[in-house]
Amino acid sequence: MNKLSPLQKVRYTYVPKLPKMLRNGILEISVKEGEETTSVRDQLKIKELFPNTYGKKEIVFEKGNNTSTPKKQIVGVILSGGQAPGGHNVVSGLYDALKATNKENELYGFKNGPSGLINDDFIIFTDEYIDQFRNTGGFDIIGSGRTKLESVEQFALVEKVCHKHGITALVIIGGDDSNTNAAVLAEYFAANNSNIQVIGCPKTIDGDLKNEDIECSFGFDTATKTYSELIGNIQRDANSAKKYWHFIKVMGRSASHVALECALKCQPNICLISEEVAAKKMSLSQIANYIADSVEYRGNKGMNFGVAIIPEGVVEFVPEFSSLIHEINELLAGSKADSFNALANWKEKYNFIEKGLSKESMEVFKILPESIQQQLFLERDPHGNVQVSLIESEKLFSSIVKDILETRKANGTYKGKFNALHHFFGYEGRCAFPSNFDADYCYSLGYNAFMLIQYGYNGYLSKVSNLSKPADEWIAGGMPITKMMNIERRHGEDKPVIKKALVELEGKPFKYFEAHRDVWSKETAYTYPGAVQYYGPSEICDITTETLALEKGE
Ligand code: FBP
Repeated sequence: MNKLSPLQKVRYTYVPKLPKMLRNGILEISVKEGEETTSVRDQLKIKELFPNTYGKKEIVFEKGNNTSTPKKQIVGVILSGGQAPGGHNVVSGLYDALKATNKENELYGFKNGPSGLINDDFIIFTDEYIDQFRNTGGFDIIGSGRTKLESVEQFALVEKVCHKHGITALVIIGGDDSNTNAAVLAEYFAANNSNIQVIGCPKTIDGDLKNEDIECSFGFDTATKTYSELIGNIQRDANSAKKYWHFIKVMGRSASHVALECALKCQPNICLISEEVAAKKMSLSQIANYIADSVEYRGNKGMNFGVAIIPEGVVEFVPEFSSLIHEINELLAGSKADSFNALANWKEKYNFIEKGLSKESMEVFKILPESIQQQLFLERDPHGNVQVSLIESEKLFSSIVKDILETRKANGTYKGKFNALHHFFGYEGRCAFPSNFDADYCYSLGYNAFMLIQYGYNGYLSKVSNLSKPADEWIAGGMPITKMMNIERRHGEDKPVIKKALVELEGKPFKYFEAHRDVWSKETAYTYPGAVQYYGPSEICDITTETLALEKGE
């Protein structure tokens, strides 16, 4: 085993808190069924696609006689998609509930995500193995992967692997796509009378797996606390040196929940929210002018420093930029890419581009820094499409802001100095030691997932709610995944999916931000959240996000 850090040793001894209703010992957990459910939209279509798993009842666990049928359970678990702090605790909660119910029960961990299930690549967990991972970050307990489990051929392979080992249930720990696929797999098993149950657990640091049933996905709390600590440190540095503007891109492939939560915690001068950019149809130069206004105001008062948070996915929400990307993809589709690649130098390539793009897209292209122009044409995915996620949007905006400020300087309106530094916070937060909140929440999700298995549920999501209250008051239960589904157009086809939750511009967290950001953009109103705390007053260490507190009106 690797050398242990002092914190790691201490975190091993941390005992995650379960909701009160799960604390009474396995024999005293009873189930209470609620109303039958319907999907959030497109009810007829979803019902037709999920004839065996649609319309099931929401359930809640409570203190009472455990009436589940005793049977030996062999459970398989996979971690799917990007890492999120707390994944190890979901596995350890699942393992502890399974062993507490019957020492003969077994937990198989399929390695490196869904592909482990298809390739029959697994480990069987033991106390010694699990104990090395309790309350630690990362997904290295079994690894993760992004293979999608969605075809009937894959389902048949998974069924074969499960039957080979006598697996009675699978737990899929993943985001919206993985849980959508969990529901489809559950339906497949039910339709085939496979006697295998599927339970999902809501994971992603992006915070976009969220709806009236899922108050937040796990990992969001720790990741945003980690980024906010770093942003707070940078703000303090900026306020000390007083000579740099820091452009900080934060992860979140699509939605801006991470950026918004960091802004609520840190009060930076600027935070872009992609959903607002799309709703207001903002152009690149409108956004850059908005940032430049803050730089100018502060610079003219002698404050030549500031902090701007840029959500990772923002450029995809700028309508004119999306059109540009679309045109570039068309321009280089198929064999046209070969003609482009054969051109001798960037000058020739630029002429080719100028001839091929519409006037409007060329205007947008022209304002991009050359490094980004080249990136759009040279770094493409295996299908030949622009890799928007690789675009260094923090550099893109600081470069346009610089040009605007030069013009304003020439006009005499701007008198300050502008020096920009760039950062990207993403991987730094995905495997951090889980906060107390995530350690407790994840352990509860895993423990609860086993209770759902034990009571025979299939196609359910492990649901723990009332999360803005102390763990004592959390409510544990399960919700049919089909309840969260609607039909969306994906790759030219109508598909049943769990709706991705974007930042709600009418929601309380955004409204709070909107009401304060003008002051933050002018003044130095920074807050410094500091390190993720474990040992200290519970009102500091155990509370969750600003987003959830505002949503709950607290
Ligand atoms: P999930 O949606 O799978 O949880 O992953 C989210 C995320 O962390 C995004 O924030 C980020 O854009 C992406 O993964 C990075 O993916 P990769 O790990 O493949 O580089």
